[in-house]
Amino acid sequence: MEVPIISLSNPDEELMARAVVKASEEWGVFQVVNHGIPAELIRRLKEVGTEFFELPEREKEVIAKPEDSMDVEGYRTKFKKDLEGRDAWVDHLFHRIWPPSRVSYRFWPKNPPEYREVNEEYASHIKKLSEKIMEWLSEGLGLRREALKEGLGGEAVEYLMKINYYPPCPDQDLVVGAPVHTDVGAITFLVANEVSGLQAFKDNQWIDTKCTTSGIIVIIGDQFRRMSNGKYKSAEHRATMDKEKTRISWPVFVESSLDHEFGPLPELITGDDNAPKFKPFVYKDYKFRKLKKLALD
Ligand SMILES: O=C(O)CCC(=O)C(=O)O
Repeated sequence: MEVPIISLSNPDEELMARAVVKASEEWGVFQVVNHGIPAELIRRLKEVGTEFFELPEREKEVIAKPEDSMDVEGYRTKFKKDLEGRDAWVDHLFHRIWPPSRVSYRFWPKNPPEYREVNEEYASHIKKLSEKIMEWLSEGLGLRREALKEGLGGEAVEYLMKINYYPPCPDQDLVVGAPVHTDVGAITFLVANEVSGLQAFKDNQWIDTKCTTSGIIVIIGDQFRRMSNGKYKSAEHRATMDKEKTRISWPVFVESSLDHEFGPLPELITGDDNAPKFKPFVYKDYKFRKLKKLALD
């Protein structure tokens, strides 16, 4: 069993759309290749991110997440701080890349100097790819192409870059890179370095994803599961660590703004057979409840 791989260079758009819809219904995770984002740009994205993480700690701390911040943006080291408990062995950086009104450059690395240009270019490509996939997913629900994007807040939809840096871990029993979870947002686009580790749960087994150099893993999150009234699956996944090599991944989380209310799209709730399966939530309340493991249904 393999995570579906979908080529987006097929001249038959309907065929690609159907493959994306089927993978989202059955797996909630798939890989896209030939997606139009230049391989060289993805290579540079990985290069500038890796260079940042290889800087001395004090240089990375310049863009640390402030202690009192309620937001996720900034650099955080769990590796250094949680060595005792060994419950996490990962450093990470979060910063928004879209929309411009939500971008705070104070959390973007200044070093290497090309970091900003590369990430801005990647943001515009990922947004295009994401909107195309959202259109297909909307049509897969029998709705207008714009339905999911509009339901998520239209031009206010946010794109959040994260870099996970997992140093080699000699004892796999003590820690996991990313524990089992589903993504809280709508949809995630992930690239990683050459070290594999991302696994998806399907039919009671963990399946390794084989991320090719310029392939992009797409993961459906909770917002699209709920907005589609359960037609699309939010994929359970986790990341393992390597004994000898550093693994780095770059997920971009696509999500609504925090004050946005989301739930099953009203256009889907027609007739007795289509009762809503989920309650609507304001996104920040949903995130809080999920983080605190409080009831969501
Ligand atoms: O590193 C990975 O491949 C997965 C990361 C992940 O799931 C996350 O950061 O939420």
